[in-house]
Amino acid sequence: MEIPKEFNGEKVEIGEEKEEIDLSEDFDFNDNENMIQFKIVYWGPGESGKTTNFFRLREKFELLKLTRGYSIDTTEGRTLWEDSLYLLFKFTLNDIKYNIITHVVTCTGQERFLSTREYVLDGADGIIFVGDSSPEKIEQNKRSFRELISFTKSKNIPYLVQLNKRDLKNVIPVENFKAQLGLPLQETYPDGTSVVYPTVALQGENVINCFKDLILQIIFNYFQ
Ligand SMILES: Nc1nc2c(ncn2[C@@H]2O[C@H](COP(=O)(O)OP(=O)(O)OP(=O)(O)O)[C@@H](O)[C@H]2O)c(=O)[nH]1
Ligand SMILES: [Mg+2]
Repeated sequence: MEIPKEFNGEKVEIGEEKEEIDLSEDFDFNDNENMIQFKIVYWGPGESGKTTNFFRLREKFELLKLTRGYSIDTTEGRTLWEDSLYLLFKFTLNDIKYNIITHVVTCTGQERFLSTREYVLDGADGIIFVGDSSPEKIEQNKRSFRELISFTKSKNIPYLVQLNKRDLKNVIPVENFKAQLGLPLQETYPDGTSVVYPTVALQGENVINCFKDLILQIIFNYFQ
């Protein structure tokens, strides 16, 4: 089964089964049937850009917010506990409409708050790992990625990997980053998702694309 790379509310065909997914950006509050709730967690080392991803999502899906969301940080702008937001989508599969409530959270990258991260990860249906492109951050990237794998390995939760801050003057080459994290060196997985999504969260580059690819993966898991 092949997952389409992009969708913007248009109908797309999924692999050989020719199912149609139409993930439209509206929500039916009167339709209480076929309600699904997903939780997506942004994970990664300190200051890699998780909260910045979160802000870009909140802007893009301005009209789809169920709640205003909150972002709790320390005076230095570091996430203390988590950022949290609920987004609403509607999508159709085989003529059945589903209302999807997506809970988006980011955890803190600060090493001293390890125990809160495990809590934030609880019940996750999908994860986006946000890596930092600064070459000097490679050890933090590796440590955080290993931690993520150790939390999720028995649960089989899908995750996508972002390599953020591609706008910096000095960035680690994507291939090198993949090798260091033990990721496959090819560009995409057989399902069509990228092994690494290069992003500039500050400008919102590739942020939504990565988020949507993960939502699709979660939907497929759900219906399999
Ligand atoms: N140059 C550049 N800076 C970025 C980018 N994304 C985020 N930043 C900056 O990196 C710093 C940390 O960003 P946050 O989004 O707060 O990082 P975080 O991962 O939430 O950090 P913690 O919550 O402390 O773990 C901020 O100063 C951001 O403006 C990017 O794509 N490029
Ligand atoms: Mg943060």
